Amino acid sequence: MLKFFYNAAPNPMKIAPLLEELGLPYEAIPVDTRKGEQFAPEFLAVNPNAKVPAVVDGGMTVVDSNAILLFLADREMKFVATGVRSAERAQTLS
Ligand SMILES: N[C@@H](CCC(=O)N[C@@H](CS)C(=O)NCC(=O)O)C(=O)O
Repeated sequence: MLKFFYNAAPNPMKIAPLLEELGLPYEAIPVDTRKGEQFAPEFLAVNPNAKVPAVVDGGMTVVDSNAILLFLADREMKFVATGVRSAERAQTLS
């Protein structure tokens, strides 16, 4: 199952609605950055940048909120234009 590492800050909170809208099953794993949990070895193994959000999907790890949004939309081919050179794709990226 997809793992979603988050806290309640705006960048991680961009990911949660998309996961819900896509209807993907996921495990939400809190990382309390106020307590320094982003520097725990277990989390640094996921994201050496020590930032949330991060997702682990099978053997793939994606970090950075916008990268994750695109990764998930591309994965499901929803909410994003799939023609990489299309005007619609450019609009989505903008
Ligand atoms: N560009 C990144 C920024 C990620 C980021 O700054 N995350 C913050 C929470 S919103 C964080 O993990 N801060 C912990 C730290 O800097 O130690 C993104 O969009 O995901």
